[in-house]
Amino acid sequence: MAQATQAPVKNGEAPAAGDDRDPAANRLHGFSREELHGLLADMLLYRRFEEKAEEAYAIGRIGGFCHLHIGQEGLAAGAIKPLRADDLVITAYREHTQAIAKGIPPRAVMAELYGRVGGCSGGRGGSMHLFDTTVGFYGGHGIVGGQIPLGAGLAWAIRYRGGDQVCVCFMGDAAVNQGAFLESLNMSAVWQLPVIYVVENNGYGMGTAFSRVSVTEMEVRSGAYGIPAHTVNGQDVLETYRFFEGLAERVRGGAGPQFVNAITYRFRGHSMSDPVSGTYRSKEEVEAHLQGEDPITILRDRLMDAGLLAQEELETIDAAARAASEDAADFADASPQPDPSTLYDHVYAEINPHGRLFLDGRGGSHG
Ligand SMILES: Cc1ncc(C[n+]2csc(CCOP(=O)(O)OP(=O)(O)O)c2C)c(N)n1
Ligand SMILES: [Mg+2]
Repeated sequence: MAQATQAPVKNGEAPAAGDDRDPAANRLHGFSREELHGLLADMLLYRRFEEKAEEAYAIGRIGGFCHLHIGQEGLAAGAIKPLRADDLVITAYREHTQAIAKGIPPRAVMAELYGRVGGCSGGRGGSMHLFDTTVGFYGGHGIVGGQIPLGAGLAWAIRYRGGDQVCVCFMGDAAVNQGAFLESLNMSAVWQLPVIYVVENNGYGMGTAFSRVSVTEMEVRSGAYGIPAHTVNGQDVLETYRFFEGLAERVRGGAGPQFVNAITYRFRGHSMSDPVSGTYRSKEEVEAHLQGEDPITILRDRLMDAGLLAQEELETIDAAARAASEDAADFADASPQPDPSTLYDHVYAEINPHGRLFLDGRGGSHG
């Protein structure tokens, strides 16, 4: 796929990707019809998967915390799909769709939400701790900002081993007020690490608007460390994809750490325990975003306007997304609960028959 030629643009100032249509060549914004359908299929899978998780939670199949990504799918597809298979992704707890985008099968993600053996973390992590290093997905972290120093560490490891991968480290807007963010950005800049810090800026940390906890705009947060800042409209998957495609290549080529303010919006409550709008945002605000800022609707309409998507094709793509989500839930349902006798597996390196740690693998006194 061609590299991005456009410089990143401020949210709201981007030319509509539809301006770049080329019906004769069956292309839009440089994407082929097949690629466009692929992005639509990805986002529809993420949406249907999350709706299925929502349903499963409501009937008690999923317990614990559960944060849906509904409304933010443009970022899962747009920021992760342009990456190489061996690039690394680390993120916070709103990560089901990001895990799927990086290559964890929907079955393994759903089974993890159900806490079953077939889950990607063996049923021990749940919604907030999806993990599979074989596809370069390093979690799934529940401590706000906890993944940021780990992301810097992953990028450091890439450099240390002489690789040319990049690490994409996602976080929510609330995470930029954590001390770990500041320390990590500083060290990343000093060492010029191959890391892209991406703020999924949905405007709120739980029920607190970003404007209430910051007197400065998001874009200036990396300036003190000399890290270039970019703003991208995360609801426009084509713009987002092209932007990340170009940025990842620049970082791979030695451009050093980058900071991306990705504008998005969450269409559900903070977690499954919260009402959709709550008292911190009005129903009208949510409705306006649902109507005008749905990344799936935006792409669908753009493709239909450009003559690159027929109604029957849309229905076929959506039916496949629903079927994959159903299949994931069926798989999760059929997968067994972890055996209680394995409770301490993977917690420490080794445990002796008395439940004591072998810190060095041999036992003995460690004071
Ligand atoms: C260190 C820490 N403090 C507080 C919490 C409780 N908490 C969970 S999510 C959250 C808000 C995070 O918002 P944001 O980073 O914007 O992510 P979003 O939920 O919008 O995706 C808070 C305060 C936590 N998990 N970790
Ligand atoms: Mg937020």
